[in-house]
Amino acid sequence: MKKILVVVLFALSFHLYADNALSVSAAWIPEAPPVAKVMAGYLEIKNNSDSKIILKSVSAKDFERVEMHETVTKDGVAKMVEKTAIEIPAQGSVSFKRGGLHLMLIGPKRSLKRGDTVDLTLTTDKASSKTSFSVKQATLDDHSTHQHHHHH
Ligand SMILES: [Cu+2]
Repeated sequence: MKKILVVVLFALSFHLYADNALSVSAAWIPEAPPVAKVMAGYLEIKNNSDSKIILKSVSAKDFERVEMHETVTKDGVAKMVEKTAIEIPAQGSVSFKRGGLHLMLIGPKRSLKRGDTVDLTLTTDKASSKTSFSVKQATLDDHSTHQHHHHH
């Protein structure tokens, strides 16, 4: 009985920690044509704790795979580099936005239209937490940037 209680308390504190340490805002996915094999995801992550947090991976049941990418421009050519760890400094924040860090949502398993909500799980070196992303109309800019860089 005591053992069970300890496990429950541990799970509870783990969950609370996740909720307090990170706050996510502006989490959205630009709407893509139904045939799109890949979509982008943008968000802002704030670290409210006094120690750095490393974002290790992102997953979603609505996609086959989620990667963390950064668009870097070298010799005038923009290309995407996959990241396996993103540091969110203590009391700092990191933005995933067009032209910089972004989530690459690969292989949508259902069609996603504006107004839809998608749950993504962010896993850090400390905890795991679910975040809701809303699908919104892409601006012309988002669309062309996206098409231009992806040849999946
Ligand atoms: Cu990408």
